[in-house]
Amino acid sequence: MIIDHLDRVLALKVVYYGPALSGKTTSLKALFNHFGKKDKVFSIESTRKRTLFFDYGTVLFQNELWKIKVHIYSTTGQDFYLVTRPITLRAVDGIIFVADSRKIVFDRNLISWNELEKYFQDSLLSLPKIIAFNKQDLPEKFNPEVFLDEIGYKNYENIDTEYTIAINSEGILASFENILRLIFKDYYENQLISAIS
Ligand SMILES: Nc1nc2c(ncn2[C@@H]2O[C@H](COP(=O)(O)OP(=O)(O)OP(=O)(O)O)[C@@H](O)[C@H]2O)c(=O)[nH]1
Ligand SMILES: [Mg+2]
Repeated sequence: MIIDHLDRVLALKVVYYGPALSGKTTSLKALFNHFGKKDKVFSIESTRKRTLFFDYGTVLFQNELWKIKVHIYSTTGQDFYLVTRPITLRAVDGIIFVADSRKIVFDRNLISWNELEKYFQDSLLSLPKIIAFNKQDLPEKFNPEVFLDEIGYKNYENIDTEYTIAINSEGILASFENILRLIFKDYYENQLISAIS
C-alpha cells in the first residue's frame, strides 16, 4: 500500500492468482465490466487467449477526502511462464485465489496454493486473501471443505471464501469488496499497533 498524504491518494495492489484456466482473466474482466471499464484492461495474452504475463487495470474510488487507486493484476497459470508469477506478486496487498472447482483438477489448486505458500512463506498467514471457488455452474465439483482442510484454512488470518461463476459475473464484485474489506481491516489493525508502541 502506498499512501500519498499530500495528494490524499491510497494505492493498493490486488492480484488474481490460481491454477491454469481457473478463470482469473475472466474474473478480472468481469470486475472491470462491472465498473464500465471493460476496454481499460491491458492484457498480454497468446492468440489462444491464454495469459502470457498478466492482465492489468486500475480502478479509482473517491470520497471527499481520499482517492483509492486499486491496481489489479491476474497472473498466468501456465507453468511455462512460471518465472513471471513472483514478479506479478511483488508488493501485493491482497490476493483473490481463483480455484477451479472441477473435481478433476482438485490437485492443481493445491499445487497452486502451495506455490503461494512457498513464495510468501509465513507472511501468507496474515496477508489478506479470498479463496474464490469458481465455476460453480459446472457439475462434478469437489467439496470446498476438503480443499480448506488440506491447506489448513484454520491457521490463516485475514482469509475468507466466496463462490463465483466468472463467466456470468456472479460473486465477482462480492469477492472484490471482501478483499478490500480485509486489506483495510488489516491496515487499521496494524496502524493501531504502531500508534500504541
Ligand atoms: N463454466 C465456466 N467456465 C468458466 C468460468 N470462469 C472461466 N471459465 C472458462 O474457463 C476458461 C479459462 O478462463 P480464463 O479466465 O482464461 O482462465 P485463466 O485462469 O485466466 O487462465 P490462464 O491465464 O491461462 O492461466 C475459459 O474458457 C473461460 O470461459 C466459470 O465460472 N464457469
Ligand atoms: Mg488468464
